Parts: sequence; C-alpha cells; structure tokens
Amino acid sequence: MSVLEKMSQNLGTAEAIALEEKYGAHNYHPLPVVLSRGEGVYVWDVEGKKYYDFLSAYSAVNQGHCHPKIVGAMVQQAQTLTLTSRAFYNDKLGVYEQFVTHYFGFDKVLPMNTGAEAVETTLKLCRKWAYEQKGINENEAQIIVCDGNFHGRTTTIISFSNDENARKNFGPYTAGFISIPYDDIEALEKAVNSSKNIAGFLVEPIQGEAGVYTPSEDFIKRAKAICQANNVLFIADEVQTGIARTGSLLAVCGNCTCEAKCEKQETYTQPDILILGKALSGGAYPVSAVLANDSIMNVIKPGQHGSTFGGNPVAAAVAMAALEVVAEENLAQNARKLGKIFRDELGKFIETSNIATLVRGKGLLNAVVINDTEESDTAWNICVRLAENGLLAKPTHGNIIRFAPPLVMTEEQLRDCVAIIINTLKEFEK
Ligand code: IF1
Repeated sequence: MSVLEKMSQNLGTAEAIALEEKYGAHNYHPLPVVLSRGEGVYVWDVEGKKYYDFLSAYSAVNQGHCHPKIVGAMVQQAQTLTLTSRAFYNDKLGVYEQFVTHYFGFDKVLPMNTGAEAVETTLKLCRKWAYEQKGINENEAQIIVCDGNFHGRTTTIISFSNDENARKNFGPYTAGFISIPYDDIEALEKAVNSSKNIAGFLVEPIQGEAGVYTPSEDFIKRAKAICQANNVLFIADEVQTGIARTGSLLAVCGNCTCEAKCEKQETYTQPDILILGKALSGGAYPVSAVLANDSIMNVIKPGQHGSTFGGNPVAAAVAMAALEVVAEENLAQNARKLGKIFRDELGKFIETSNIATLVRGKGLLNAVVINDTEESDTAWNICVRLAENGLLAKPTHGNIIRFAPPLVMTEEQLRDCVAIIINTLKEFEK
C-alpha cells in the first residue's frame, strides 16, 4: 500500500487507537477521540462528529485550525525550498528575523523548533552571558526557577521541575538551579541576594500546566525590577502564554492590547530574554524562538549553538503568516473580550455549584477547579462527557480542567460553549 493510500485509509476510532496502543510509545493518555480534520475552532473525529476545540493543542492553534493564510504560506514555501541547513544562507530567514525582532522589539532572534529547544537555548545563552559578561566563575552560574514550573521535557529542564511524574528516574539531574515559590517576590529577592552567581530568573508569566495560576498583578514588573537591580537576566517563557493567548500580545504586556512592541513602558515589562513557541506557527509547523538584545545575544559565536531545522524557510514563512494573522484579526483584543465573558459566566454558575469551585485565568487561557481530590477521576470523566457533548478539553493536574479555545472564536460560539460546559458540569452536581 502506498503512503498516500495509507494516508487515505478510513480508520475507525477503535482501529486508530489500537494502532497507537500497539506501535506507539505510551507516553500519553489521550481522551478516546480520534481526530481527522480541523477548521477554525472546530475539529471532527473519524466518525464525522464535530467538536469545539477547547484545548487548541495546548495553545499552539491560537489562529484556528488550518488557517488559510498560514497553510497557504506553508504550502507555497514547501513547494519551493524546505530546508538548506544553516551551512548556507536562504532568502527567507533574514526577512523573518527582521520581521519578528521588530514585531516584539528586540535586536536579535535565535530560531529553533520546539519550545523545549528554545528553553534549552535560553539556559545556554544565560549561562554564557553570566561567564563572559557578568563575570561569574565558569560552571558556577545559578538560574532561579519557580515551583510548579513547566518548561519542557528535556533532561536539564526536568532537572528543575518539582513534578515527580516528569522527573522521576530520569536522573542524574543537571545542577545549577534554585527553585522558589511562584509569585513570591520576597523569595525572589532573597534568592537573588543569596549568591553572586545568580545569572537569571526563568518564569512563566502565568503557570499553564500547574493549573493556569495567574500571579499577583505586579509580580512580573517587580520581578523584573529586582533582576535589573542585581544584574540578573529576567527571562519570560511565553511559549504557552504568548501570541495573544492572554488578551495581550504577550502576558508580560500587562493590560496593553497593542499588537506589536509597546512604546508605552508603563504596562509592558520587557524581558531580557523572551521565549516563544507553539502559536508562533499557528500550530502548522514546529517553530520556536529566543529573542534578546545584542548585549546578550552576541555572546553566541559561530559553531557554538544550532539546529538542523532551526530557522528553515518553511518555518520562516509560516511564522510570518501566523504573526500577521494575530495583528490582522485582532486576536489579543478578541481573547481579552471573550475571556472575560467566559470567566463571568462560569463565575456566576460556580456561585451555586457544588461541582466547580473556582474559575481563573487571563484572556482565553482559563481553568476551572473541580470540587474533588487531585487523585479523583472526576475531571477526566467530565472531559469525557464534554466530548460526548461536542467540546474537547482536558484536565491539567488531577482536578483542574484547562479551557483554551482558538482565539478566532466568535462571541456566539463562545456562549454556545459556555452553555455546553455548564450543562455538562450540572450532570456531575452532587
Ligand atoms: C507535553 C504541558 C502545556 C510550555 C511552556 C515550554 C514548553 C511548554 C510554558 C515546551 C510545552 C506542552 C508540552 C506538552 C503539553 C503542553 C503543556 F501540559 F505539558 F505543560 F501546554 F501546559 N514552556 N507545553 O507549556 O514546548 O517542547 O512542547 O514545544 O509535553 O505534554 P514544547
């Protein structure tokens, strides 16, 4: 059977699941839904059932599934030149680098592919800057991280995770990290002053995987100020919160809704290093990026870091299209408007509910806390029922369900989804 014939097989749900069970590593526990098509806010399973997608591939599909502008750019470039490696120049990378650095307001970008690769790149950049610019003794740099963090799944990244499931039996672990409680300015101040070897502070402006924890209003700004006062790099991991997801272009934009670098500094806390991924490509292709100014980025010299696919022409074309869509379709403003409706409506329901205890989030990155233990399967069962009712979502930790639809959703669609969610939660009222 040819590849194309294989690709056009009409597998049923059970068949598709059985193939993954038999031939695929069991590193996930998906909901029992087999998807075969996506368009905008909708996805369809192999039986033709239509769903609202309320996960957006963990905020990678902010621009909606198969956005014509993004897919168009990808197809056009894929039919022209897909990959040169960085052994040679190509006619798309420089254009993209100029575009993305102006879009976010930094001197330079180091293009990578996955979020974890961009985080790893950032850790290397921060350490090298510490040794060559700050004057920390080699191999003694310390980077501060937060309890409950999620920055990817490489050995170094899980070395500073405190999620036992993500790190157990993957040792020995990488040294050089100090973990402090999230949203704890005093703890950050103490850690920054605990040693002369502090190189950076790596933080998610909202902790997604931990359960969509939004910190105190002034946490990010105060954290940056502490870092600045102590010559420590303030590093924002916006892989999940970036690209308009939280109702601004970046979560570190505070309450600004501009679609490009903010001239008004009062709301925008510019990180020393910005990490992007996921929706940087609209979910069409693996694209990630590390942005920084010359004083930091120029510590990397030829041959000191790289990637076969990093900055390839398809990634460049896709990312430019994906970022244009964010601005052209006012996705940050839409996320801000619809997110408020979502939290207001769920908040009203929760006032008289005994199954849901809390709704929290920013923009269209939200979560509902279910009134059961982390070990219970209530949140999972609610998500299975939501799927039967035509909406896909998935628990993060135990009893917390993340709700993150594509940012192209209309108010009418959002209200339809709120009704599905509330009616489904009511089925589980005790
Ligand atoms: C999985 C979580 C979300 C991220 C932040 C870096 C990365 C991620 C803030 C790494 C990736 C993904 C990974 C995916 C599920 C998803 C996830 F549940 F794992 F934690 F979104 F919350 N920084 N998050 O959220 O980017 O290498 O994956 O491109 O591993 O199951 P990546």
